[in-house]
Amino acid sequence: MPKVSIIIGSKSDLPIADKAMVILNELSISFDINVASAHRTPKRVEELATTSDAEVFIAIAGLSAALPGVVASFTIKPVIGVPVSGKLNFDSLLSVVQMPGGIPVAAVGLDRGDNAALLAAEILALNDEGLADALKVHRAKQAEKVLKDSDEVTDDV
Ligand code: RP5
Repeated sequence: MPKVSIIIGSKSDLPIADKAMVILNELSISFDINVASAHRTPKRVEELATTSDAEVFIAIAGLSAALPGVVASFTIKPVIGVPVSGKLNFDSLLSVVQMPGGIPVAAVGLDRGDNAALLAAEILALNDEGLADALKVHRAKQAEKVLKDSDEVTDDV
């Protein structure tokens, strides 16, 4: 049974979903992934949102990115929206961020599939101590890398 359900609006969004899947695999979080478009296959979006056993949704879409909001309209589970960059960027960004009152979507930055996965992990970690520990290790590794990068930059000058 997947803990996280990833829905992408188009196969062209797969590179952004890949960033999320890398993190979910690293943290041993089960997930599934489907392509479903809010505009081109609205009934499929409804079916995925209402029948999934996952605890958190990650919805990834570009252009007029209705997908995260439409998924959120069908479920009371948390929905994390990832706006995908394109020619304009404000189109998808505002579509994901500017939800009307009552139907929240947790928005991460443009193309930040990685942050979407980490936020999903943080939600799941509220009831999973092992996952909370894994997230702490992940943070510690990041901090180590910053220090290592700093040493390298300092040495190069
Ligand atoms: C959105 O339109 C998708 O999420 C994708 O980011 C964008 C372009 O889709 P394609 O024309 O590549 O299928 O619905």
